[in-house]
This record gives sequence, C-alpha cells and structure tokens, in this order.
Amino acid sequence: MKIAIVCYPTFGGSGVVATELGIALAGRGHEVHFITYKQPVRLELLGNNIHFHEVHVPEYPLFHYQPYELALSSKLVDTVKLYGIELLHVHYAIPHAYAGYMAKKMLQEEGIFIPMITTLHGTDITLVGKHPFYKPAVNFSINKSDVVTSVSEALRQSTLQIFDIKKEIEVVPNFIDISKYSQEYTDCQRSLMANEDERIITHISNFRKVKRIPDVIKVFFKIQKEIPSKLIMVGEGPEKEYAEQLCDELKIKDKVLFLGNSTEIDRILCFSDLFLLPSESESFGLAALEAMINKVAVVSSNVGGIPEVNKQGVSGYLTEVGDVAGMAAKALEILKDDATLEKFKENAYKTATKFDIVHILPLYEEIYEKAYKSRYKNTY
Ligand code: GMT
Repeated sequence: MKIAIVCYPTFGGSGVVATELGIALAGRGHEVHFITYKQPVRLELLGNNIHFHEVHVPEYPLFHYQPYELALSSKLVDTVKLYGIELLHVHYAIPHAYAGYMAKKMLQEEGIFIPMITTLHGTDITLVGKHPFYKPAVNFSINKSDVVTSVSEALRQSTLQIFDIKKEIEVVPNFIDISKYSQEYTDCQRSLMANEDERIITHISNFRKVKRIPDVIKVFFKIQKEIPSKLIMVGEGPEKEYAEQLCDELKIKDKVLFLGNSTEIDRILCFSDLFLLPSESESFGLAALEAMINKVAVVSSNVGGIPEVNKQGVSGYLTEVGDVAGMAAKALEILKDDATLEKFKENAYKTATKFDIVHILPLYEEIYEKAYKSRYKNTY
C-alpha cells in the first residue's frame, strides 16, 4: 500500500512510534511517505520505500501565527496526487487530524477518496486537546477520522470521557522491534558512566511539567543516600534548568549527568539498572517500554496507561503520583542485591516482549485494509 504518515519529527513518543511504524511498514513492502516539517529524528534511511516530504511554511509579516495546518493540508493534497497515495495515517490529533480532514475533503472534490486513520497519543487528548480553545476542533476531527486508534486502553477511556466521540476507538498499543535488540551493544561500556560498585538510574523524557522531573531528582537523592549510584538524565525541556538547580541544592551534582537529547537511547539503557518515570499523566510510557526491552527495571507512577506496560512486582513497581518516599523505597528494594536486580531486569525484558512489533504491525495493516476497502463510504 502507499501510505502517508503525518507526525511530529521530534524526540517525543508519538514521533518515535510513527517513525518506527513507517520503517517497519516499508520493510513489509509498503511505500511510506513521511510528511512533516523536518526529517524525523529516528529516520535515518530514505530509499525506494521510504520518502520524506518537508512541509514549508512561508513567513509572511501579516501573520502573527504562521498557518502550519494550511501548509500541511496543501502538502498532503499534492503528495497524495503525485504519488498515488492510498491512505493517510496521522499521529497526534493536533493539528494533524484537522489538517488531514481538510486534505481529504479537498481530494474528494477531485474524485480522490482517501481514508484517514488518526492515532491518539496522549497529551493531544489529556492535556492540550481538552483545552477549551482547541476542544471543538479536536472533537470534530476525531469524529471525522475514518478510524481512530489509541495507544492504550486508559487513553481510550480518557478520550471517551473528555470528548463526545461518536466512533469506535481501537486500542493498538505502542511497540518495539525486538530483533533490533538481540545483538546491539553487547559491550555496554558501563565503566564510562559509573564505578563498578555503583547502580545506574536513568530518566528519559522531554522534561515537561507532566513528567515531574523534581520527583526524579528527589527519588534519586534518597537512593544515593543508601547505595552508591549515579543518575543519568536524558532529554531537553522546560524543567531541565530547575532540575540542575535542584541537584546543586541537594549537593548531588557530581552524581547526576545531564546528557541532553540523544539518538543513542539504547546505548544508554544498555548500562542502566533502573528507569524512573514518576509522570503526572502518561498515556502509555514508551520510554519505560524501551527501558524494559533493554533489561532495565522500572519504578513509575500508577497513572494512565503505565500499568498496561509496567507490571507491579514483575517488571518493577508502581506507586501513587508524587509518592517520592514510596518510589525510593521500591527502587531500593529492586537495587538492594544483584540477584533481585537481575530477576527484575529479566522480568522487565520478558514483559516487554509482549509489545514486539511482530504482534502490533498486523493490527495496523488490518486496519489499513479495512479502511481502504470502505474508502467510498465515509464521504462526510
Ligand atoms: O511524553 C510526551 O510528552 C510526548 C508525547 C508525544 O506525543 O510525543 O508522548 C505521548 O505519546 C507517547 C507515544 O504514544 C506515549 O508513550 C506517552 O505516554 C505520551 N505522553 C503522555 O501521555 C504524557
């Protein structure tokens, strides 16, 4: 099939999922066209089956806000016509579903019928999408999608609670490609990061408020008082400066490494023992899943879709949001001795295998087939 994928090209989870999905689809013989404002960070190879089309938004001084949705929908129309694209898959509702619907309607005027799949990722619903300034448009574009999927059951429930949804929402969980993890980084070069006797604790995110970055630092503060350890903070975002300041105040600066955004997540996870994810809200927690497939145990909050990924007492532990003392206690329980840590690491890996792409890709392919077959039906 010829598939256009619209996503954010940045380090965020939705862009990562969209990119990995596109790469996997191309591997299965589909022709995949990424349409976004920059080449997605995890998209290294372009070729016969993988294309990238950049959306340019020309600056015009009259506009206080440059109209990205307009440029995106025009680009979609042109690309669909030029390459004979058969299906549109938009990741993150805002503004992609809205722009996608406009493209669909414009194409319809020319007798081209293209189904649109919208995948909801989390903050497009739980944070940004529900804001009264966006809500009507988000509600409208979800209802106008041919198929709506969400990355967890929890997100499906939140969407139904927040919006007036007239469509089925199918849950298609996020995934990882296990085949990529079998040989990579057998030598983790752990010694570059920590001493032999130290545990390595890691956090990866976009450092937004919703991630509760200060909790990560406070939990680590408690851990390092009990056992020798280092904290690796990966990512960039608004809370980073405060996090660095907090480390300074707590006098743990020498034990915390801020690495910034990285395209070497697996290399970092390879030498990590424990992953901390104390988020306020999390529709899935892709970062936790990536940790687990790298045999890293997880201590997380017990919100949203995280319990669908991190299993209590198996791959790690889950506590209430903001329970810093509880999280530290659970982390210490995992890290206390090598045998216990090893057991959690192995179980984290086993739990993650359930999300192997080989189980998830066919679900998307089935949805595509169905949507394509009924493309003349949804002409609203
Ligand atoms: O974590 C973020 O804030 C980024 C955001 C995104 O849209 O890129 O992540 C959301 O989508 C990910 C992929 O589906 C999920 O794993 C994250 O849980 C979700 N984030 C939130 O719900 C806060």
